[in-house]
Amino acid sequence: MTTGTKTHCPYCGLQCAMTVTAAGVVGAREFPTNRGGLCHKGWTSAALLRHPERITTPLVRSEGELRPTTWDSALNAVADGIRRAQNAGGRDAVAVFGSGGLTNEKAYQLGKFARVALGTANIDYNGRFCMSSAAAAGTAAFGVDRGLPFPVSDLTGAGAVMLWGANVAETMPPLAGHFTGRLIVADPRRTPTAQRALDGGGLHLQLAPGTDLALALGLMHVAVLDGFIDREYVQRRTVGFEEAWLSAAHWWPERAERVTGVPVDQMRRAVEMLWDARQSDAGSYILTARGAEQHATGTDTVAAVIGLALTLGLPGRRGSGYGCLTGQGNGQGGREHGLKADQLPGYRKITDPAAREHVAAVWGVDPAELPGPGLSAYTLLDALGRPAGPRALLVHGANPAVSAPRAGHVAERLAALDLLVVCDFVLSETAAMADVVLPVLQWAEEEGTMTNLEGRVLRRRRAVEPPAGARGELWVLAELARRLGRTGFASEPVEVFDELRRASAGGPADYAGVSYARLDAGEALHWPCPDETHPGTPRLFLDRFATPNGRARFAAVAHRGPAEVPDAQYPLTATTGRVLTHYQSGAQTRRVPELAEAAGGMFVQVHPDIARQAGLVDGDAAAVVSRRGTVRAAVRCDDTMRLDTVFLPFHFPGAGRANLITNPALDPRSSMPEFKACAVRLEPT
Ligand SMILES: Nc1nc2c(c(=O)[nH]1)N[C@H]1C(S)=C(S)[C@@H](COP(=O)(O)OP(=O)(O)OC[C@H]3O[C@@H](n4cnc5c(=O)[nH]c(N)nc54)[C@H](O)[C@@H]3O)O[C@H]1N2
Ligand SMILES: Nc1nc2c(c(=O)[nH]1)N[C@H]1C(S)=C(S)[C@@H](COP(=O)(O)OP(=O)(O)OC[C@H]3O[C@@H](n4cnc5c(=O)[nH]c(N)nc54)[C@H](O)[C@@H]3O)O[C@H]1N2
Ligand code: SF4
Ligand SMILES: [Mo]
Repeated sequence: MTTGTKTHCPYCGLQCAMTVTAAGVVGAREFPTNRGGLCHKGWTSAALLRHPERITTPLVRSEGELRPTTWDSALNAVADGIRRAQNAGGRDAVAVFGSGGLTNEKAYQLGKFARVALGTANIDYNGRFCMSSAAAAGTAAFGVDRGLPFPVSDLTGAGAVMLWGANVAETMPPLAGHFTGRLIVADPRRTPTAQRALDGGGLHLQLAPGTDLALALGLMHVAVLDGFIDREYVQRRTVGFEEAWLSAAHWWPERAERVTGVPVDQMRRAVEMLWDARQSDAGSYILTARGAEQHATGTDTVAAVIGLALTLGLPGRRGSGYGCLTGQGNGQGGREHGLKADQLPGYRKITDPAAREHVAAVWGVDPAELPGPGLSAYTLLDALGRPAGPRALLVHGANPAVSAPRAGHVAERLAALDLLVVCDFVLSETAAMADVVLPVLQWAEEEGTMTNLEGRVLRRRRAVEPPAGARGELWVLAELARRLGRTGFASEPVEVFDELRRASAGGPADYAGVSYARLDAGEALHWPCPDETHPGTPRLFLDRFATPNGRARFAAVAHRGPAEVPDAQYPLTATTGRVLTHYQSGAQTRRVPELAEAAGGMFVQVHPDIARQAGLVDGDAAAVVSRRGTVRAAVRCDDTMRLDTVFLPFHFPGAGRANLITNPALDPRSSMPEFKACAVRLEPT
């Protein structure tokens, strides 16, 4: 028998089901997504609940030092600082930076707080750095953005799965267990996921970073010319094939091989595997993640991958499909409730008069009072403390001093603020720079909901008593709103959720029919769920896509390659990503001794020949230098690496921050920075 409270892991978007006892002991729990499994991070997640570095007292900077104080004086200091910034620079002088790690209730309330209590246009969030390119491409192609438009269990035992820039063996291990058919992995590195593909008779397409668009067009070319195209589906369920083909037609496989490094023969076999599995009952899926998406061409790249999927006739078919693997715990919900600069709850557009009217009515304000679209994440961070930019910033659930691109510059912008307020439960690198730090509750101490990578709404439950001193984030927002002269901010999660339901009603991400009561009764509810009798929508698009005419749209896109190309001074391409035992900026997992030990320190993964050319051997201390900065890392030689590529994890602080070198070139449609490719050189230190 399981003991403890049923809840879900605090970390990634798979949201594995677990139990937590009152003493903080984690157990795994049977659930369709994780099937009783947890990864190393999940098993150790309770270690932060009663951690010596946990902050439980508000901190306010005085004489250069963060010093403990009372909630009242900390909140007053924040309210005073906000008013000063507003007096000096107007409403938009106060900005908010949110997170895909926040519960639905917090995400919704933070969006409302920004627009109503602060009246600022400037709110965005770390999800901009995560799945924004896939969201933009998915919305354009299908009319709505839900990462997986089908439940994870549909993937179980599929005949072929193509993982495009996704290292699930390290980033979502229990998900990887669903893939028992052929795997096709597009990744510049021989990751554990790529190795698993090879071991199972699948393929590793070891492309050069940032050449995914060319590969996708090349694969579409092969599909069309080798007859692996579902013409009936393309004609009946899509529009725009002819225009898309005009670009793919130029990408004959030999040309794609020259650009990507993927042999023609592997391209043919990949397409054939996907087609054969689709034709049989086994089913065929294409999934993208950050490797394909975190580029200045991310949106077009995903559009090209979707074009391939549409050519093969996968989306909107039972047992086959396309999806994006959402990353953060509430990466899905976080992108629906108004944390984005251009968005209102229910995945509505802030520029749409009908959306403004609906949401303003729920909020009890005049639609004219609602601000318009604000600055997107990197642009916002870059504007901090500049003459016309924000002077005050509130951060909820992110650590941009480590995780934002060109982090050295971002840290300078943060330092230029008049007021930096960080809500967190540990002193992250960003919190350490703050003027005020507000200690909030952690996952196992609070109630709420999260929406997992398949659009299913899950209950997060209080399992342990919170430490005295820490407060819920909803309470913090309500208290700040009150000090700013605004009422109408509930602090009970269920009340906020019920308001969220009304605000989302009728929008693309409709939660109106989801309730705590239904979730607590064990119902599996995927949005949209428009009323209390509606069973939810585990599978979207089976009859029609969410576009006005019901058809999916091909996009005509051209390959451009990374914004920064290697040259004599910076001859290598650096890409970045994750390791199994750390999470994101590492603020949480670096404090869990077991995980920190397993991961070791900052490293650069490089082919031994390339290391040798730089005068380095395995274990040496190296400097990885780009036009924006230098990161210190231990050399980790790996003879499966491409000769033109090095890899760095972004989980480490200080001089080991991978983002000291990354390029903030932005995708023109999603504003996603190019985390996955920049030109560097390697040097001994
Ligand atoms: N252990 C762990 N798990 C996590 C997280 C974590 O921090 N740690 N974070 C969660 C979050 S928020 C996210 S977004 C997901 C991310 O999950 P993933 O997308 O799987 O993670 P990444 O390591 O960022 O990138 C995946 C792969 O992309 C490859 N790659 C790099 N450049 C390119 C390229 O140009 N093209 C292609 N095709 N591939 C490329 C990298 O080599 C890497 O192996 O993970 C979630 N799960
Ligand atoms: N070079 C490079 N950089 C990247 C990426 C990459 O692949 N390469 N990936 C990008 C991606 S996909 C992502 S998602 C971002 C993530 O990067 P960040 O936005 O920095 O995410 P985290 O490290 O998860 O930061 C979360 C912080 O919030 C705190 N926290 C957790 N839960 C809560 C909560 O409920 N409330 C509050 N107030 N605080 C909370 C944690 O303690 C931690 O300090 O990084 C991006 N940066
Ligand atoms: S895979 Fe993700 S949700 Fe599952 S235990 Fe690991 S970090 Fe937690
Ligand atoms: Mo992410």
